[in-house]
Amino acid sequence: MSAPIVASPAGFALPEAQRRILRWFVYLGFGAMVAGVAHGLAQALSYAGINILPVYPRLHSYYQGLTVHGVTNALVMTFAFGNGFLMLMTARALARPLNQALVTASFGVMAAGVAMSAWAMATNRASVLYTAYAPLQAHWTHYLGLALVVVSTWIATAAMIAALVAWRRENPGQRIPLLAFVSVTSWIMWWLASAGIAVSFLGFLIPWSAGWLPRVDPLLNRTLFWFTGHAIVYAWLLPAYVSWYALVPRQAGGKIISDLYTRVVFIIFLLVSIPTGLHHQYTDPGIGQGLKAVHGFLTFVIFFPSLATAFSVMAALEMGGRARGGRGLLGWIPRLPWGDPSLSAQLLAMLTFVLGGATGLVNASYTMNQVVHNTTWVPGHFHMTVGTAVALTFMGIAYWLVPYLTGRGLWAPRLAVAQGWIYAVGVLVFARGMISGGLAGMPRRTFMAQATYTQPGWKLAGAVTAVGGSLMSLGAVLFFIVLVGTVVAGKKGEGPADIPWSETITAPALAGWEPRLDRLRVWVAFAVILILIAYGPFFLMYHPHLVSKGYRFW
Ligand code: HAS
Ligand code: CU
Repeated sequence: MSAPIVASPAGFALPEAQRRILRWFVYLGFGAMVAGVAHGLAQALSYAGINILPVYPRLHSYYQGLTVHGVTNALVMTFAFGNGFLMLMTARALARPLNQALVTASFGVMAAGVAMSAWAMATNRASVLYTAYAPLQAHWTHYLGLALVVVSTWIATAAMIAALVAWRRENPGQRIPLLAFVSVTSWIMWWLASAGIAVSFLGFLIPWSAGWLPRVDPLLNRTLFWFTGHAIVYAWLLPAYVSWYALVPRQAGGKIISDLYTRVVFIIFLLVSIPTGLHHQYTDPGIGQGLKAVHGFLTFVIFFPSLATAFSVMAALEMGGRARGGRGLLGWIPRLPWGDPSLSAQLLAMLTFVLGGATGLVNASYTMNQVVHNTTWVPGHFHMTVGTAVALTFMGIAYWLVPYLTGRGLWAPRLAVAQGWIYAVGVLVFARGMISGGLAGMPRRTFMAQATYTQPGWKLAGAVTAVGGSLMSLGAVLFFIVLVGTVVAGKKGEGPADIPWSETITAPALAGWEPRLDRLRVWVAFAVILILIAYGPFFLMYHPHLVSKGYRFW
C-alpha cells in the first residue's frame, strides 16, 4: 500500500506574493555565495604559493577575504536557502500558505542583516572570521547584522509553527504530514541551538563593540559560540536531508522506505545536536576533561542518525534503480537517472558526504583530534560536509526549485549535469590536498603564499588543494551561469507544476505509540534536559572573567 506524504488537495498553488518572497530567499542565498566563491579561489591558490589577493578590489588582507568567504557561504547562503526551502516545504505539505506578514518580515530582517554585515566586512571593519572569536573585535554592525540573520530564522520558524498549529486544529487525530514534520523539526532544532550565539552577541559582543561594555570573557564567548556552532552544522545539513529523504526518492523513481524511521532520525537530531559543542574545544583550557568526554561521547551518538540516513536513502535509491531495470549487487546504480541534473548533483553530494562523515569521526575522537585540530584537515572535512553535502545538494534542489518558483524551464540542463560533476570532483581533489596537508601539520587559517616556514609534504598537498579549489570554482561559476540563464532565458511555462514529493512504502500509523512521536513539545523538553546535563556544569560553575578589551590586527 502506498500513501502520499503530502496529504493535500491536488492543485494547491502557493499565492504569487509568497512565491515571490521565497524566490528572493533563494536569490539572496546564492547571491551571497557568488561573493563567497570569488574569495574561495584566492584561498585555495594561496596554498600553492600563488597570491592573487591584489586582484581583488579594496581587499586589505587574507583574513578579510577569509571572513567574507566563511560568512557568506556558511552563514548567509545556508540560512537564506534553508529559510526559503523549509517554508515552502511546510506550506506545500500542509497545503496552506504561511502567514504572509511573517514570511515578508523574515526576508526583510535577513536582507537588512546581510546588508549590515556585508558593509562591515567590505569596509574592512570585521575581519574576525566566521567564528567571530573574542577578543578580535568587529564593528558592531557586523554582530548586529549576523544577529538579524538569526532573528530571521526565528521568524521563519514561527511562521512554520503557526501553520502547523492551525493545521492540527483543523485535522484532529491526523498524523503531521512527514514533509512538514521533518521541515519544522529541523528549524525547531536550530531555534534551540541559536540560544548560545544569541546570548553571546546580544549580551556581550554587541555591547562590547558599541563601547558600552569595556571588556569581555573570551572563553565564555567561545563556549557560547560552540554551543550553537556544532548544531549549526546540522541546521545546514537538515534541509539537505529533507530533500534526500522526502524528495530524492521520487526523483530516483523510488519511495520513502519508512515514515517511522525518518521521523525518528529527525527527532534524534533535535535531541542530540546541541550537547556536543565541546568537541570543538577539546584543546581549550578552562573546561573540565569530564565534560569534554561527555560531549565526545554524545558526538558519537549524533553520528548515528546520519549513518541511518545513509542506509535508508540508499535503500530508496536502490528501489528506484531496480525499478528501472538494474540487476545484481550494484547494477542499480548506473540505472539511476543520472541525466537529471537535480538528482545527479545530490547523488554526488551524498557520495562525498561518506568521506565527510568518516573524517568527522577522526575529529570527534578526543586523542586523534589533537593531531588534526587547527590544521588544514579541518577545512578538508568541512568542504566535504557543508561545502558539498549541503552546498551541492542546494544547487541540485535549485535545478527544480528555481524553475518551480519562476515558472521557467531549466536552462542548459546538460551543462547543469556537467556542473555537478566538476564541482564534486573538484571538492574531492581539494579535500585530498587539505587532508594530507593537515596530517603533515599544515595550519589552517594561515596565508601560506607568504609563509616563511614549510614542512615536507606541504608543497604537494598545497598544489593539490589549489587544483581542486580551481575546479570547485569552475563548477560554482557554471552553476551561477545555469541559474541566471534559467531566470532570464528559461522557457516560460515550462517550470514544474509541483514539488517532487515522494510517497512512502507504508502510511504512518494512526494508532498505538507512534502518533506520540508527533508531540514536538515533549522532544523539545527532552532536548533541554540533555543540554542542561551537558552544559549545565560549565555554565553553573564558571565565573565570568570580563578581562579582555577588543583587538584589531588588520
Ligand atoms: Fe564536522 C569541525 C565532527 C558532520 C561542518 N565540522 C567542523 C567544522 C565545520 C564542520 C564547518 O568532533 C569546522 C568548524 C571550525 O571552523 O572550526 N562533524 C563531526 C561529526 C560529524 C560531522 C562526528 N561537520 C559535519 C557536518 C557539517 C560539518 C554535517 C556541515 C554541514 N566536525 C566534527 C568535529 C569538529 C568538526 C569534532 C572539530 C574539529 C576541530 O578540531 O576543529 C557527523 O555528523 C558526520 C556523520 C556523517 C555520516 C555520513 C553519512 C553519509 C550519508 C550519505 C549516504 C550516501 C549515499 C550514497 C546514500 C555518518 C548520509 C548513495 C549514492 C549512490 C550513487 C549509490
Ligand atoms: Cu562539530
